[in-house]
Amino acid sequence: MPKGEIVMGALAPHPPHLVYAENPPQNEATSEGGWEELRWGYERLRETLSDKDYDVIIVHTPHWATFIGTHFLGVDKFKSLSVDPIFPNLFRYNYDLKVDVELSKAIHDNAADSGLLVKMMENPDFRIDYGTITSCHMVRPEWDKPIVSISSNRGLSYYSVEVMQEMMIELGKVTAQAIEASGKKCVLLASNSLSHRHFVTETNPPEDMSKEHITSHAMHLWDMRMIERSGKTQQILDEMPEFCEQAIAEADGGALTWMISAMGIPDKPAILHGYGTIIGTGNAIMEWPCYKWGDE
Ligand code: 2X7
Ligand code: FE2
Repeated sequence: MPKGEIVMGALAPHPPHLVYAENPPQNEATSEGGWEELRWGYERLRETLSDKDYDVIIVHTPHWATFIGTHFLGVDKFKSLSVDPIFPNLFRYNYDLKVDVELSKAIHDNAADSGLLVKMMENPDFRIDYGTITSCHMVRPEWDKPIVSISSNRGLSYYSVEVMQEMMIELGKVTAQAIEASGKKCVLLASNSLSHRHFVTETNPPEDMSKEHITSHAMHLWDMRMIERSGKTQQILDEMPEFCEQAIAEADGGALTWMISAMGIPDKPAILHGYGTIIGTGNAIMEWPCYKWGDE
């Protein structure tokens, strides 16, 4: 069997506003659009992916918070309604998705062998979080590829940023090893915003783009710094503690650290498909092409 590989890793932010603005048939809320720079960015990412051959999308999400260990979806199919608890006015999404349980279990088993605390989520009535759904919808709205969704064990909140990083670096390595052994071609998604300080009130309508901007200059500078580091991902890892603290970054859930590790800490710049703010948070859509753990 040929070795499996990572065909792309992407920073794929998940504000529910993006799905709301797209007006897909699955979402009950309807909009007049909005956040176009980011939606055009996702369009460009989809265009790049359209000529790539891949079997499965693996997403790490901060909105499935499992304080006791990292959990993996472990049921073939999930179908239900996902409602964003903060923005139920924007996101009430009827999902119907398939899971690559074999790969999910392989990553889980590798992680367990390496000493990480892990669990397969085998409740068929489990409600999928909006982070997983939004990132996967924006990357592949056809939902014709199975996914693997990995929870955030919130290691930063439970222990410290250093422990979070140590665990997510290990999880990235074992993910890459499981992919290689599986023979499958995979797309990795780190489902998170960059700076994450958002406004506490919503505009009317929410898609009024004349009111949309970053919450502060400091947040903007942090976002730009992280984007500029895309070819120096070791530096992103090194600066993660300050980034999480000072920019209230959503990378605090571990998704970006996990993906950078799984891709072997890339040292070539990513392709930036789009940057934009959503209710004041900073969001970048970025693509790291085809690196493998252990490559020079
Ligand atoms: O989950 C989110 C987010 N990350 C950023 C902005 C607004 C809403 O939800
Ligand atoms: Fe979020």
